[in-house]
Amino acid sequence: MTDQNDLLFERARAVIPGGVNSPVRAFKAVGGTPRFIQRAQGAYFWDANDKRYIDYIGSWGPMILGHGHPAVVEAVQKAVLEGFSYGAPTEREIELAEAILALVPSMEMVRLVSSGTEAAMSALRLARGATGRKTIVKFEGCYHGHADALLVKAGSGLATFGNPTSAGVPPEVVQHTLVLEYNNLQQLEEAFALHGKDIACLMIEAIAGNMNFVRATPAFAKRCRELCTQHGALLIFDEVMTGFRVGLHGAQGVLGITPDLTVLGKVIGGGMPLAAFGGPRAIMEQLAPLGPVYQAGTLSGNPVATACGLATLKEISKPGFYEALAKKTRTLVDGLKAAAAAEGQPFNADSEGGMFGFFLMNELPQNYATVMTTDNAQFNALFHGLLDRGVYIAPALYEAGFVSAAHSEDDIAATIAAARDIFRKR
Ligand code: KE4
Repeated sequence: MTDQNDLLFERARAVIPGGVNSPVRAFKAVGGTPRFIQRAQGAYFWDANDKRYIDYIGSWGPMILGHGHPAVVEAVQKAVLEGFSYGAPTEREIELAEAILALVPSMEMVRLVSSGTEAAMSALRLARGATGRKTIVKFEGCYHGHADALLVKAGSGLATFGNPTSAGVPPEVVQHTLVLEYNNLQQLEEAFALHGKDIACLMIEAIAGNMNFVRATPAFAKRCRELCTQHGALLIFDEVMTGFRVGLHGAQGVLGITPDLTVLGKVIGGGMPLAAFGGPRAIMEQLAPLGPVYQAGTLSGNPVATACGLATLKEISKPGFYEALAKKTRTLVDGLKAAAAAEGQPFNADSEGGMFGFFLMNELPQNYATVMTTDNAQFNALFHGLLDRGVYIAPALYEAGFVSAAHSEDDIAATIAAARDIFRKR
């Protein structure tokens, strides 16, 4: 039978670079043909061959309720009948801003934008504008979208300025970006000792979902907070992935750390293009049209996206939502660990709320370099083995996984059974 995914991939590659609109979707890291999804419902989506998969991508985080939640569909259907976009302020943007501020106490004001990249890039510019400083600190393995200043890899040696990870990013654009090793207290101390007075901000994924699933140790996260305070730098938590995903109050709630600025995305849009950044009034009022830091967007606060986001936040704010989600995710992780142990497969995993990660090694990596020692071939065999069995996990070993409220106990059990079958036959 002709594989419709193959046909679509060939057609796509003729008109879209790599056949995809975001690189990770191309299956380059794992090989094979990307599945072209034609519809989704609950915990599942169906590819062009009408094959069903249990979906652990959830659009890389947004679909925390599962696909097609009736209350969200109804809110979006109602909103589109009132208009798609006005380019003028709406009450619904105020409602969403108020809902976000009620759930993120570190924020006094918030600006809505259309993507996590835009939110992180804008937060960075705001931090530099508010402090009058140029230097920024980020960590290897953390991804904050594709703004030029953030596309950097660690320089050689300790606490040195980064080198571009992408063509088209001139070295001078990243000359003020310091890239440190995640969870490396010595490098952190050194960076602030050497550059503290020039550091505008430190941006971190406090639970890093872009190197699969790596937690900042409490000591490391606390020291980031202390050093930023001591040197007058802004601590920025990039919670595009963790916000409303690891818990109702994000990674900052889990860690009990108050950042100066928070970047949000994914869940707050419920699958529609919506992201945000926010913090104390004194900093946020540096933004245009009030202050000197420019930031703008045609579709910022889009009325359909805000309807989707509001309906999503309403559902996840219901009592017991995260307890049930976290329990389900932990059942998955514990089941996978038990299956691997039973088949002698080196394996470890961790989860927080509805986000999880696993590693084909017995340790839980503390940094990017360790994550990348994973045996690629082993991961790719697991990925394709699961895909063949109707289980769709992230097509890259450095990506996290996501469970939704729609995943059933049977879905979790079927996933564990599929993994065990693969471990047994490896
Ligand atoms: P977007 O511009 O893709 O909406 O957000 C960028 C971003 C910023 N910060 C964090 C912590 C993120 O995880 C992301 C985007 N995450 C990736 C998944 N690793 C999106 C998937 C993709 O690039 O297609």
